[in-house]
Amino acid sequence: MKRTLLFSAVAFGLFMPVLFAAEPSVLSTPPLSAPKGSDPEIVGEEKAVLTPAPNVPPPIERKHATKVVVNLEVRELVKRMADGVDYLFWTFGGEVPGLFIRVREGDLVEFHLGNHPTSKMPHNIDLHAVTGPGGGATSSFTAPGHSSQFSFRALNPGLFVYHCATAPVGMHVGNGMYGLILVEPKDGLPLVDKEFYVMQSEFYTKGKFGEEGLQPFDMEKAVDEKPSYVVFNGAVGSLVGDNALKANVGERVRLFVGNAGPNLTSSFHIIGEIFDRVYQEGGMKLSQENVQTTVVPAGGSAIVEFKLNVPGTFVLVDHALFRAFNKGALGMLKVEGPEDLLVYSGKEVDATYLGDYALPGGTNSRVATLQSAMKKVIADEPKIAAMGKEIFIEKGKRIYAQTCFACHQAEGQGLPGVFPPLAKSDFLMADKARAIHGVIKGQSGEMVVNGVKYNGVMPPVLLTDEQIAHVLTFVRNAWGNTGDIVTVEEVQKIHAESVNQ
Ligand code: HEC
Ligand SMILES: [Cu+2]
Repeated sequence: MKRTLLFSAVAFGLFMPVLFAAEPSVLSTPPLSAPKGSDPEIVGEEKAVLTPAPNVPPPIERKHATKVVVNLEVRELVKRMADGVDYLFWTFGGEVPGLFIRVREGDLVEFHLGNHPTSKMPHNIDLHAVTGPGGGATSSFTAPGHSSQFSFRALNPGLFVYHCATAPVGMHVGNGMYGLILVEPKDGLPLVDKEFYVMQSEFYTKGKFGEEGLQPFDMEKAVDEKPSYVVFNGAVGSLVGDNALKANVGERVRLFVGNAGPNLTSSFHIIGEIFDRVYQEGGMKLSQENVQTTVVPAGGSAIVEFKLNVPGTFVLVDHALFRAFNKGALGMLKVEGPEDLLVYSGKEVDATYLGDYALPGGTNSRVATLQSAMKKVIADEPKIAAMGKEIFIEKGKRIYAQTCFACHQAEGQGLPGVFPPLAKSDFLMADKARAIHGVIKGQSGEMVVNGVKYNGVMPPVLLTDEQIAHVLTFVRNAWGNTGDIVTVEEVQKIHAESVNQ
């Protein structure tokens, strides 16, 4: 008010003739934009609390707008994508997805983007919450070892994606540069008991899903939209086993769900839950109730809320199911508390349905532990063989659960008359080379397993030589079978020979 008066007074003195000619209402019109830092609506200043997924900063209790200072640092880091698989991620805040930012509608956000001196690339940030050119990208282009600053007014409430927008943009997003910023409406969101941050994205690696080592980015696969990985929160298993989301019966849960893409649209679903309320596309209007699967577009979001009525493990998936069970888009919400048999009675997670994901901690952590144990042994003395075999068995177990169990069954018992058993199979154990050949090329024609005739067709299995070595070592050492290790070299040799046949 004061400012308006002052403005009018100054204007009056300078442009008296004009003002006299103008309509009286012009006199009381405030200036279009206040000089920076003197906006009467902005009271005080605070530093934003930023959290790594799946955590969300606490709800904002403030009843007024303020200046919020956000410090976000870009780092290029090698991190785990899956067991045995590493990737050079480009990150916001050292995390994929990037740190969660939470501000209030009307806040003035002063954004500081740093690019760590060890970075190889320049980066910037486009926040979909920004009204302005490039969503901030044009003002935040930052070379390694530099930092940029820009400010924006959070005009529209909603759940927004932010991402790097440096060319080639798809590659920067494909390497992990995205996150979520929530602009809370002035009156806040309804209170819930737990809030979580879940963000889906794809990765395009030279190697197939699970192929070990440091995997480079594959531009061709990215252009063809053929990801090797589709994951929640930046890696396979980041919401599985010990990392599962946790809540209790009776609680209301809100998920802030983002999808970075860069290409795919997500069909977000939780097995065994119904979303009581959905804020579609991350807008602030409660748009749907009682939803099974909600679409989350690339570069978009959704907010889902539900009450937990019964205990158990609820599985988060992209319901485009091969992404869930073969590319990693699978997470878990573990709910503890008393049963309510009137709502649901029955056993919990089905182990076969989830394969290896259902194990407490997953075999994932087991493989990682064994690998580090092996490195230690190598350092001390070359007692490697036994441990190498154990690692093959653990990895093979995972492949079995993904590839073979559908036919040969969870315990290798087969199906009478249709699929021969692998458990205590004389046929399997009699000839290692034949078994390798059978998995590479598939098998058909009559065969006798434990005295019973089978005459079916096993299609060739699309696995790498390494994976075949792992799975055969596993089946030859599971369910009463005892055999030696099947080495990668043995598989490679037979593979090479079979190509010439
Ligand atoms: C689509 C179903 C199917 C899948 C998947 C499958 N198999 Fe088979 N498998 C068969 C059938 C059918 C036979 C018998 C073929 C015949 O009768 O000639 C067979 C036979 C075998 C045999 C020889 C017979 C025995 O019981 O010892 C082995 C070993 C074997 N499979 C291993 C595997 C492994 C390892 C995998 C996973 C990498 C796998 N199979 C995946 C259907 C399948
Ligand atoms: Cu970038």
